[in-house]
This record gives sequence, C-alpha cells and structure tokens, in this order.
Amino acid sequence: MSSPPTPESAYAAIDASLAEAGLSLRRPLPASELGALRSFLSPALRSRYGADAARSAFAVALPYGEGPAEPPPWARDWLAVRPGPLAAIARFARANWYAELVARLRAAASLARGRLEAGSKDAGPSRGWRFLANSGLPEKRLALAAGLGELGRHGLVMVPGAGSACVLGLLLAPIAAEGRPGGEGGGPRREGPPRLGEGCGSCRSCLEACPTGALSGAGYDRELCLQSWSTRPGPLPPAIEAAWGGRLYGCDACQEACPRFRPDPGSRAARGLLGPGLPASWLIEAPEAELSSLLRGSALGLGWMPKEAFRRNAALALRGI
Ligand code: B12
Ligand code: SF4
Ligand code: SF4
Repeated sequence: MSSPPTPESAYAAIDASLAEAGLSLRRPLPASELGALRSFLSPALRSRYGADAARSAFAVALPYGEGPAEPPPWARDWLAVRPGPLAAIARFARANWYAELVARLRAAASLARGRLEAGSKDAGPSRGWRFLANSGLPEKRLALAAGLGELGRHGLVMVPGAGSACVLGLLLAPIAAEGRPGGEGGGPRREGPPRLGEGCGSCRSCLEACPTGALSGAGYDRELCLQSWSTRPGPLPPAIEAAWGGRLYGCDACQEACPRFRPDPGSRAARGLLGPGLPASWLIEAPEAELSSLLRGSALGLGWMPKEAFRRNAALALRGI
C-alpha cells in the first residue's frame, strides 16, 4: 500500500529528478501563482494543459547553444550539386530545443515517480504529470513569478549565465510539493507584474539594434517583429520586407546586441538538428512533400507552418544576402 508523500518529500524527489535530467535552471511556482493561473486561463486551456489537476508546478529554462555548425547531410548534398547561400535560422530553432526540453521534463517526471514509488509513496496518476514548452500557457510570466530570471528590455526572460539564450518550460505535477529551491534560478520570487528592463540599467542596445523599431522603451510591437512574419504567407509589409535580410526563420538581432546574451557552448540537443541555415534554392525549388518530410521533427516542422512562407523568406533571403 502506498501513502501520499509529504509536500517536502515530493519536492525533494521532483527537484532531484529535474537535476538528474539535466535541468539546472528550475524553480517551483508559488501555490498562489498556480491559483492565479487557473483563474486567468479559459476553461478550454485549463483542461487542455491539465491545470486543474496540477497540485504543483516547476518553471524551468534550458540554455541553448549555437546549434550545429553545418546544415544537415541532405542539405549539404544539395549544396554539393547546387552551391548557393543559406537562408538563416535563429539560434533558438537551429535544433529543436523545445522538443529537447519536453524530453528532459518527461524523463524528470518518470524519475520522480520512480523515486516516490520506491519509497512506497503515491505519485498520482501518470496523466496528471504534464511536460510543456512553447505551450499555450504564459511561460514568461510563470518563469518570472517563480523567480527564474528577470525581464530584459527586449521582453525576454533573462536567466543567470545565459541571459535570454534559453527556452522556457513547465512541469505540472498532480501532487503537492513544497521546499527550498535547489536549482540555479535567478533570484527572489516576484510579487506583482514583472517590470520590463528592471536589470538593464541605462543599456538600450536591443532597442537600437532592432531593424524594424519593434522595441521601444514602452514595450514590444508584435506587428513590427520580423519573427512574427516568418510563418505568415503572402506579401510582407514594405518595411518588414526591407528589413528582412537573409532570414529564413527567427531573428536574433535584439539578443545579439545584448551584453548578457550568452549561448551555452556546452548545451546539446538531440532533436531536429538544422544548423545555421538551409539552402535558399532548396527551399524555393523542392516539392512541398520533400520540405515537409525533411523538416519534420525540427522547429520548422510544425504542421501549421505554411511552406509557402518559407519559400517567400528564402526568395527574400536570396535577394538580401
Ligand atoms: C506567440 C509567441 C511569439 C510571437 C509573439 C511574441 C510576443 N511577445 O507577443 C512571435 C512569433 C513574434 C515570437 C517571437 C519570438 N519568440 Co516567442 N513565443 C510566443 C509564445 C508561443 C506565446 C507568447 C504570447 O502569447 N505572447 C503574447 C503576449 C502578449 O503574452 P505574454 O508576453 O506571455 O504575456 C501574457 C501574460 O503576461 C498574461 N498575463 C497577464 N496577466 C496575467 C496574470 C496571471 C495571473 C497570469 C498567469 C498571466 C497573466 O497575459 C499576457 C498577454 O496574454 C511563447 C511561449 C509561451 N507559451 O509563452 C514564445 C516565447 C515567448 N518566445 C520565445 C522566443 C525565443 C522568441 C524569439 C526570441 C525567437 C526568435 N529568435 O526569433 C522572438 C522574440 C522577439 C522578442 N523580442 O520578444 C521564448 C522566449 C524565451 C525567453 N527567454 O524569454 C518563448 C517563451 C518560448 C519558450 N518556451 O521558450 N514569439
Ligand atoms: S526579434 Fe528581431 S524584429 Fe523582433 S524585436 Fe528582436 S530585433 Fe526586432
Ligand atoms: S540589450 Fe541592454 S537593454 Fe536590452 S535586454 Fe540586454 S541589457 Fe537589457
């Protein structure tokens, strides 16, 4: 017969398991914030992400690196026959860091359940454990509320060591867990709304570096952000087109300008390895089925991403490189 774990022993099991799964940047979400999340979410989102069943939650960040130095073998084969420029991929998408983070969260949940069950403790229903990254939950807000980092003036969460060079995720658990944070989170938990650029001092580098003026002291204008247009098919507004440059997916300009942006050379992802860019001519000429099949499993392989947007980006990149 198993008995419920104490919140402290559940916390110890989950925290140790997150560490074992390679997640050093981890912080528990205050219970009050989990309650606030439930009131904030629509019933559909609460049910989709299992928020009602969650009794505890951990915010995590996975620092990413530069990704592979070269495109994948099939892209190199194409280039051997058709030499030409690569259309650029931003660092967060050069490997599937979201899938990597979800895999580590899944591994951590399985380890935590194992630890608890080995001590005859009830780990709750397995479907109550949820592993999320780039989900429909407000991940930046939750990371900040957990004290994982602070909000840079570019609107991204900065964590110790990596700055904004990290993806964010969440582990939801169906058991209560309480304890002293064991991970390398950024600082005290935050009460109230996060403040933009609170640790930035007088720096304005990201604002100045944004090629479209999407960032201003007052905040961020999504309609002006190049990344917002990466997956929208059709002609681009002239100002966006003029600033496009050699991009295929993502934009790192505001982050590259940040003195605290430090991609982690030791970080590794096993999934969706694309590298710094893909041959622009392949993106334009390859049949749609080939694009879908070779991009599957990567950050560019989601079913809702229209391939004609990638073809347009590649055509602009050919012009802009
Ligand atoms: C949609 C989206 C985009 C859109 C729009 C971004 C935006 N800021 O609006 C586009 C495609 C443009 C985009 C761009 C990028 N993105 Co993006 N994006 C997302 C996504 C999927 C949703 C964010 C969202 O809905 N934004 C809408 C805004 C208005 O919502 P919000 O900022 O989260 O704020 C909400 C909460 O505060 C909430 N709220 C308000 N009050 C309260 C009260 C309570 C109690 C609660 C609970 C919530 C709450 O309401 C707000 C509005 O809905 C998140 C993942 C996620 N699930 O959070 C990633 C995410 C924000 N993106 C990420 C990344 C990496 C990027 C890029 C850097 C990629 C790139 N290199 O090109 C750029 C960043 C550009 C920039 N300077 O911000 C990372 C950021 C990591 C980090 N360190 O901060 C995230 C967190 C994905 C992840 N899991 O790692 N992104
Ligand atoms: S991602 Fe690019 S376009 Fe978007 S805010 Fe940053 S610099 Fe500007
Ligand atoms: S570039 Fe400067 S202002 Fe922008 S987030 Fe980094 S430190 Fe803050």
